[in-house]
Amino acid sequence: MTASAGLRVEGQEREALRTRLTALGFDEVRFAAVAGGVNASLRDWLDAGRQADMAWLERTADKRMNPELVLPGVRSVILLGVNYWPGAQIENRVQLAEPQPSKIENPRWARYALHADYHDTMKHGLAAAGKALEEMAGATPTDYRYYVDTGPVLERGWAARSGLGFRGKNAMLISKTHGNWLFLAVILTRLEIAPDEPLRKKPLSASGDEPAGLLCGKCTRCLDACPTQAFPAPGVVDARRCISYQTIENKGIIPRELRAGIGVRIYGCDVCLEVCPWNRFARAGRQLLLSARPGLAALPLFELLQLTPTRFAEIFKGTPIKRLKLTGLLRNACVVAGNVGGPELRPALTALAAHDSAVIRAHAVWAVRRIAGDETGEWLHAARLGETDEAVLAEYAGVT
Ligand code: B12
Ligand code: SF4
Ligand code: SF4
Repeated sequence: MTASAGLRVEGQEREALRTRLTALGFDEVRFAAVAGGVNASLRDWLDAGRQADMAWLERTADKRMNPELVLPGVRSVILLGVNYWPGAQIENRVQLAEPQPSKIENPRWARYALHADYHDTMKHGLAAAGKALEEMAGATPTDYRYYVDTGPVLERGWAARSGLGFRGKNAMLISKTHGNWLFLAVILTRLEIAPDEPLRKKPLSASGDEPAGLLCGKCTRCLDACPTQAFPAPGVVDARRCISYQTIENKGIIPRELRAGIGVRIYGCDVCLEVCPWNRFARAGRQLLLSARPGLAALPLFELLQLTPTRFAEIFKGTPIKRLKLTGLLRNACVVAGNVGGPELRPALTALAAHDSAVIRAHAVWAVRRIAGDETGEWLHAARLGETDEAVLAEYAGVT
């Protein structure tokens, strides 16, 4: 145990801490108590295979359900939210409402990706927040651990318990003041910080926490709008069917039956966020811990299909998209091409049908079949002659 264990931060001291963390760039600062345990539904989700091939979620499941395994002696969780809504004016310039495929010029990117990587930019704020805990509450560096996204912490569940927002039927943590457009980060700490109240208006679920959809009422817009029917139940996403998973986390072949639903979404998906009426309260974020890169949304499909490794590295340096790597991006661009492209893409797609990567070849062949139909053989004659990979040959044959 350390010197700070047992210290209670409450009253004015707690509010002063909140003010300091807000000044660092966090748009929401809330506190939750670890006492009371953690809901176990992560296990059900994993048992149903809804994590797809994100084996790291399974490996870290015990830690995710028990913060004591992450930081022994932990008493409180500090929840931090950063609003990444750019404001209506920029938003209209960047991407308009659901596009009509025939009028598509550019593929669509998840809004969060149109920034320098938030994992990197928010880390600076988190480091400063840790220092604030030391200076203001007597914590030592070993009394806290902070994470943004990649830590073994159920961020949305803790955020709901702290009253930062509620878990919507779309599984998102929705804030009453920022809508769906919040990045989350957490600090686990041994300090005992007086907790904030959750937005509790209904009886608690059997597990002891608020049910998903607490402030959704009868609305089901997100469930109805999901292009690939990825919600087996309100508040539950099956990653295997989610476009965000398929276009970002899946490194292999995207199941053929999901490709049409991907539409023009080249990286991630915001459909179940966009349709949510709670977004009407969102105001533009302060962007103190973010660095917007809206120019990425202006990249035309034909240019993306012809990206070289050098150009990819230049354009996507410092963004979350770099982790997808060129292979993943070209694969996704082929899917978009198959959905909305035309004969003008023939040179780019025939070149990709002869690419070194079988994953890219498979999706390029699919795209050509969708665009060229009966003329596929003519477009891909040379590539087909050299093909030996079974998965790619299955695309030529249209076999599932
Ligand atoms: C794995 C992951 C994904 C996967 C799986 C998504 C999913 N729904 O689980 C994929 C790749 C599909 C994905 C997609 C997206 N993601 Co994601 N993802 C994560 C990650 C790393 C883990 C989520 C997880 O554990 N999932 C398992 C499910 C079962 O857990 P859960 O959704 O949290 O819900 C359970 C718990 O909350 C628990 N619970 C309920 N009450 C309570 C109470 C307490 C106290 C506790 C502890 C737990 C608990 O029960 C719930 C149901 O089982 C988190 C970061 C993190 N460390 O939490 C980001 C995170 C959830 N993703 C985020 C974002 C932005 C997205 C996308 C919008 C990206 C995009 N535009 O493409 C989409 C949205 C898809 C959607 N509707 O959920 C943000 C969400 C921010 C917010 N405001 O909610 C997070 C928090 C990252 C961040 N730090 O900002 N994501
Ligand atoms: S992110 Fe897109 S695909 Fe995934 S659940 Fe939401 S609407 Fe469906
Ligand atoms: S769209 Fe409707 S149902 Fe879905 S999270 Fe928002 S309020 Fe809830």
